[in-house]
Amino acid sequence: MKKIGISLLLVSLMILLSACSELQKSLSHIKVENDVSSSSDELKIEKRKIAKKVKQNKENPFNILSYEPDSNYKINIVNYMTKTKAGSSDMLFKYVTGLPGGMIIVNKDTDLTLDVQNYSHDNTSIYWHGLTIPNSLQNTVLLPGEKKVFNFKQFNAGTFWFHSQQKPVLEQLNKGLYAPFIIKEDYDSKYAGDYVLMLDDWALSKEGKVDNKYSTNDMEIIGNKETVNGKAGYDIYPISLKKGEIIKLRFINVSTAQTHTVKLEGHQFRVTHLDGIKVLEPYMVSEIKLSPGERVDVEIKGTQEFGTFYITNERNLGIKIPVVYSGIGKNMESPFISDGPKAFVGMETKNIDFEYVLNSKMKKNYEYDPKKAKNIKYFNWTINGKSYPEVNATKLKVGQVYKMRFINKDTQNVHEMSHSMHIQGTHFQIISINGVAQKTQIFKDTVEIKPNEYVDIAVKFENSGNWMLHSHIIDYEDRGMITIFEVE
Ligand SMILES: [Cu+2]
Repeated sequence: MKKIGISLLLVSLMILLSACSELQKSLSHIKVENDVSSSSDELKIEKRKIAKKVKQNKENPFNILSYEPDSNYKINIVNYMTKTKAGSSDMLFKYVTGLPGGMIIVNKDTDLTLDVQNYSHDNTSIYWHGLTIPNSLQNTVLLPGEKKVFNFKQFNAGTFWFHSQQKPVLEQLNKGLYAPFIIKEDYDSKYAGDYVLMLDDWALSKEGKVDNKYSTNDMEIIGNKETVNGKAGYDIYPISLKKGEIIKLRFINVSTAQTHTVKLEGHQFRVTHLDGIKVLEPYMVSEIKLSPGERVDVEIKGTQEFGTFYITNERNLGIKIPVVYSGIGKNMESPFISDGPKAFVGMETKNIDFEYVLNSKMKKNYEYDPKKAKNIKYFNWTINGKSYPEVNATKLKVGQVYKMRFINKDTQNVHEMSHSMHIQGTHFQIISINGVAQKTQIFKDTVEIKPNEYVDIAVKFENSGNWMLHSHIIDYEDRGMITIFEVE
C-alpha cells in the first residue's frame, strides 16, 4: 500500500511539474493589456508587437490543422498556480491532453478511448457537452487520484466541449475546467486555417483571486477580465489569412454567465454550424451572439492583401483577436457540404407536449454569506415553480419526438434575465421563437430565451437514462434551474 502511495505521489508530482512548466510559458495568462487608443504612435507600437508575435508563433497553436486527429487520449485533471495579475496568483483547474487548451481532436466514426485521471485535489465530474453518448458515460464523478476510461464513437462532426459538472458547477468551471472537443470531418482540412476560440471572462478580486462566491447583489458572476484561449490583449494568438482564402473559426462560449457578441471589422461571418450541428443553408451575418454553453462555427473569406483587423466583443475587457493579412492566396470555394440532420416533420402544427416556465423566487430560508458575514436571503431559480433537487421529472420515450415550449417569465428582478437552456444527451430543433417559425432549419443543444420570450423546440432522445434540462448560466443552475427527463 505504502509503495503504491509513494508512486502515486511521484506520478502526481511529475504531472504537476510538467503542467507548471507548460504554464510558465503562458504566465501572463489572464493579464489584460490596456486598450490601444487611435493615436498613431500607439498603433505603430501595436503593429510592431503583432509582427513580433506572428514571427514568434509561425503557427497559432489553436489552428487545429497543425495536429493529426487521434483516437486515444490521456486527459489529466490538474490544479496549477497561475499569475492572475501583477503580484497576484490563484490556484486554477485545467485539463491536460498534450494539445493546447486541453483540446481533444478526433475524426468522426472512430472508436475513441479517453483515459481520464483526476490529479486535482477535489472530486470532479466530467460532462461531454453536446455529444450523443450513453447516459452512464455522462457526469461521471472522479475522486482525487481516480482514473476512468471512456470508450465511445461519434457520428456527428462539429465543435463540442467538455467541462466539469461537479456541483456546485461554478467552483471548477469558473476556474478553468473546460476544453474543446473537436470532431473533424475530412473536408475540414481543406480550409486555409481552422481555429478554436474559447471565450471566457474572469471575475478577479482586488487580490487577484477568481471570485467564486455568490452574492445577492450580483445575481450571477460576471468577469472584469476576458480571455481567448486563456489569453488577453496582445497575448492573444493572431489568426493569419490571405486574400481569396477561406478559414474556419470555432467559437465556444465557456463563460459561466456572460454572453459574447463577436464581430470582425470590415468582414462578414458565414455560419455553417450551431452547437456543433450543421445548418441546412449557411448564412451571412455581421455579428454572432453566443450565450453560455453555445458554439458557432463560421467561415471567413479573405478580402484584403494587407492589414490587421480585429475580432472583438461588445465590451473592452481583453478580447481583441488580430486577423493578420499576408498577401494573396488561392481563391477558394467553401468546402462545406450541407448534409446536416433532417428536420422533424409536422412540428409547426403539432400541439405542445410539455411546457417549461423559467423563473426565480426568493428563497424562504436565510443562508450565511461569508462575504457579508451575515445571513442573507438568496434567490432560487425555478422551472415550473420548482428548484432542483425538488423537481417533477418528465417521463419520455427513446425515439419519440416531443414538442416542448420554454417560456421566460423571469422579469420581476432587478435586471431582466435571459436564460441559456441546455438539454443533455441530445440536440433539438428550434421550431419557432414567440410563435414565429425559423427561416432556416436549426438544431442546437443550448438556446437563449430572452425575457418574456417563448421558444418552441422538437426533441428526440436516442439514449435512455435521466437527462437534465438546465440553465447553462451556471449560477442559476447551481441555484436550482434544473429539471429531469426520465427517458426510457
Ligand atoms: Cu455544458
